[in-house]
Amino acid sequence: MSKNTINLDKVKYCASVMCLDLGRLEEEFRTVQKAGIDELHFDIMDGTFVPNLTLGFDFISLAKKCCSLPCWAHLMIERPERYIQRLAEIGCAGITVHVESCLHSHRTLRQIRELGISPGVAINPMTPLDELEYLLPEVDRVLIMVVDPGYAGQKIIPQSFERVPILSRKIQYHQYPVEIEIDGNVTVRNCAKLIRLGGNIFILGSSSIFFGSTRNYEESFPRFKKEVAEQVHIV
Ligand code: S6P
Ligand code: MG
Repeated sequence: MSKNTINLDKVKYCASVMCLDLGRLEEEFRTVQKAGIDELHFDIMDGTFVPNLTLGFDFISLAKKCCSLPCWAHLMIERPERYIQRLAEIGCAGITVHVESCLHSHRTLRQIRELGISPGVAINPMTPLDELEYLLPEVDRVLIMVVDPGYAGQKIIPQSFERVPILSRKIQYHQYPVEIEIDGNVTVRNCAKLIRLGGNIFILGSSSIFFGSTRNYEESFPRFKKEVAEQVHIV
């Protein structure tokens, strides 16, 4: 891909809420908005689909009171269809469900769309991309897990670098209006490389700015963006 074909205006950055300071979340929501983050990313886990428990409805409701950022729920749970209605009621802008946890994926994705919410589908690192074949016309984004889901602070699975361009080419070939979101270990270097390979939405967590000792997002986030923009042209 040549330098000229990369449009950084289309790149969006989302704050991983589980990586914020949960003891002062109201302030954290306001600060990440002021820092220029595009979206909030809520990891919702059930201890079954992934071996961890994290955020729930109340965290999203709190964010809706404190800031105007779009809230996306990343559901790492069995039978996600049980919670779609409730997530709609509390004002989620988008809901991402895993292809591995949906029994009837089309039904669930259409249920999300019919409620006026943007549907996304997530895929684990081990799942063949072919599993997305019949779902691409149904979604606004595909979330590629580049680590096994469940925890922050993991290292990228290197084969992910191969998966992103394959998916990107498929989307471009069919001209689907589908964005590619990357979740896990979004460092400056990984982010720059994955932008070049076709990713355009990135979840920022402990690998990037949120576990820095100062948590000064208004300073660290613009710096992160600037460093990514520089590296996009050199990696
Ligand atoms: C993990 C979850 C992610 C994490 C994010 C944290 O299963 O889906 O959204 O919050 O990956 O980022 P990092 O930089 O610690 O990997
Ligand atoms: Mg996530």
